[in-house]
Amino acid sequence: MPEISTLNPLSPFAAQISHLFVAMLVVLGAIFLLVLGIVTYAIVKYRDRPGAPPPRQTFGSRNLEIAWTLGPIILLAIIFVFTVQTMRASDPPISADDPLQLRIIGHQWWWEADYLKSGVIAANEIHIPVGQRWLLDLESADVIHDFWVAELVRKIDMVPGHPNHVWLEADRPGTYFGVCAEFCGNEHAWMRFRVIAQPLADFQRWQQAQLRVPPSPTGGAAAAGLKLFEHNTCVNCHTIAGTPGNQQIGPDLSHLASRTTIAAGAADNTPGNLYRWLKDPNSIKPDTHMPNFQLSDADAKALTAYLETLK
Ligand code: HEC
Ligand SMILES: [Cu+2]
Repeated sequence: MPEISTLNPLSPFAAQISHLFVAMLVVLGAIFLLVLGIVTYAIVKYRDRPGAPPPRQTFGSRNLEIAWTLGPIILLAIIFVFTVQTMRASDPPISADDPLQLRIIGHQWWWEADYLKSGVIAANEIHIPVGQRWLLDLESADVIHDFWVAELVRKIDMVPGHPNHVWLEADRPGTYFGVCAEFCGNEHAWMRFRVIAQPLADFQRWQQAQLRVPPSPTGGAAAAGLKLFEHNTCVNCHTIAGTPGNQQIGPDLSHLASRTTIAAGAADNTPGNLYRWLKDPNSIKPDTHMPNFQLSDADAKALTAYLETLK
């Protein structure tokens, strides 16, 4: 599992949250050490010694009581002001003419990414141009999920019937790991995704490639695989551009081979894993909503060969 850390923020929004966290950690850590120091001092200084009289007793101290009431109130007020500032800066208000760029839909247990400008539909890997501030629409197809990329965006719930919005931006090109942060069923832990931030030209090249209709194989195992895809119930749940399949119950497979993982990060996207997945999805992701078709070895091989052509 790759490192996911809120202490390594790589977007203006995540940076705000991270800075507030570190500042509070330092201040509260200092208070903790101060209290620990005073307690230790008292324990040592007033410990029981043979023959020593009991220490002088003190009853009440108006000044001390005022200090330890006012001190925390003032400190909490300061933290409150900084928190409100951070909330605004990490999640800036959205105006009516900010364009929505991406709709992310949480499914049990994978992520759909609809590019609203270009019409690209991707799954589990979200490509964005680096340095651009994108407004996301977050929705759910079933239960409550939560979109979280520690280095880039705060956690935000995806609530069925109630679209939420959040800004997504990455300062630097790279791959950032995201997870579902709201328990959403048995495979919640295998509901992962990647945000891939690319220079604009690379992003546009990716987008063009995703828009291309994959060529249908004309012979060999891959052609047999295409037939199996079309004539099995695969088409009732999956989309492959240029075939009768146009459903989003499962991930869009039009460019499956261009992705690095399958089943929302549960396995690397290799021909071996794809074959295993088709033979028995539960062996990779128990309880997944992808059914086991009891495919023969030959059929699973043909389907794998076909899916591998979907670059
Ligand atoms: C009842 C709906 C349904 C049917 C029918 C179905 N699938 Fe799926 N499929 C899914 C779901 C849901 C997922 C996502 C599973 C997950 O990540 O938890 C999935 C995932 C996949 C994946 C992995 C995609 C990725 O990007 O992670 C492949 C490949 C796949 N299905 C191929 C097929 C093939 C081939 C068939 C026909 C033999 C088929 N599916 C039939 C629902 C279905
Ligand atoms: Cu979830």
